[in-house]
Amino acid sequence: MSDQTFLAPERAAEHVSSTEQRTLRVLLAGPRGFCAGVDRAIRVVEEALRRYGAPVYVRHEIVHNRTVVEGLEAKGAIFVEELDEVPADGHVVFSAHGVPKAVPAEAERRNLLYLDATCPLVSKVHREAERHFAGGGPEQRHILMIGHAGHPEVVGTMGQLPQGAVTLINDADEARSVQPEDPSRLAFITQTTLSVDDTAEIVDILRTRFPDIEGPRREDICYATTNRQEAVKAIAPESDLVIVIGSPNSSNSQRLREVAERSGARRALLVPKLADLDWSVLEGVETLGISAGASAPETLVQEMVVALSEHFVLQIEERIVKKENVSFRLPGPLATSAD
Ligand code: 0O3
Ligand code: SF4
Repeated sequence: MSDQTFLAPERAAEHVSSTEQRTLRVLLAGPRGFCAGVDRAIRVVEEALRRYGAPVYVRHEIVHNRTVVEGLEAKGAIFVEELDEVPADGHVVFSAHGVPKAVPAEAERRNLLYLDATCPLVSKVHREAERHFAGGGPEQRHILMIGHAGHPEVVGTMGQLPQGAVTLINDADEARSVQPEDPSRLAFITQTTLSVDDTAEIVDILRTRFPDIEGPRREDICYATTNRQEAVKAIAPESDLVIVIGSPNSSNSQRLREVAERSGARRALLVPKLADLDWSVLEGVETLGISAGASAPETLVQEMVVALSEHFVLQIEERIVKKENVSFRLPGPLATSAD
């Protein structure tokens, strides 16, 4: 995603009622924005377009960000929700969130050429689920999946196993009330983008109620989710307002907003992009924290900072809590020449 569009200063000016320039301290959380799984998923679509030409179909938003989706649409991607919207000779990419096993099976039945952009860290959870299920044999455990109902990652992970093999645990109350058939043969897995703190509480409840439960050491929340939440925690206590740049359907972005609020920010807002910013929220704000969800391009952060600089004297500090150095190879059919 190299395209960078800055809002013309004249347009940004429409949003402010006062021309008086005062100082605004800006704390930029680091890490923020794209994770390795999102970067890879976007490269899969771009590389597919380059190799096969437009159109390339993408099942579900490749990542939950309208700017990313619109950028790829402009290059020839067509986003659909189900495979039956893909024509017989179409190339189709599965989104970073993962898909139930039935989806590639259906693509194969229809002889569609498909590319799987599921993040390797989501695929890892799929394999964990399969390992606990153990092919339905004598070692089989019933699986409790901690996650949010209806989210595509949850649908995809639960869809690795037959119906009934996985029970979804949405929150601590459900962890307290779930009544599994055999409490001695349980395992748990989690969505990768959950709140680290909420999930720790849920895991504690499950481990206390079911001491024999198997699972990861802590949970399956990925490095990127963990680091972005830590980074927001570091800036929130000093911030009058934290703006998290991200789309409303982005689970990890929503969690960052919650983390900011719970960690001491006076207020925290999810803002998809500069054009969605209600400038009145900045009234009385002396320190503004900014972060971005794992699916939000850095260009959106820069666009916001540039627009802010038109109206305030900015004192920008970047607070980096961790350096990241993760990247993933493209999936099989694209790996050789593009990586
Ligand atoms: O899972 P989430 O709604 O946060 O998805 P996004 O916003 O597309 O971010 C990428 C994360 C992902 C693909 C699943 O881990
Ligand atoms: Fe992968 Fe984590 Fe990014 Fe999801 S948030 S795509 S699991 S790296």
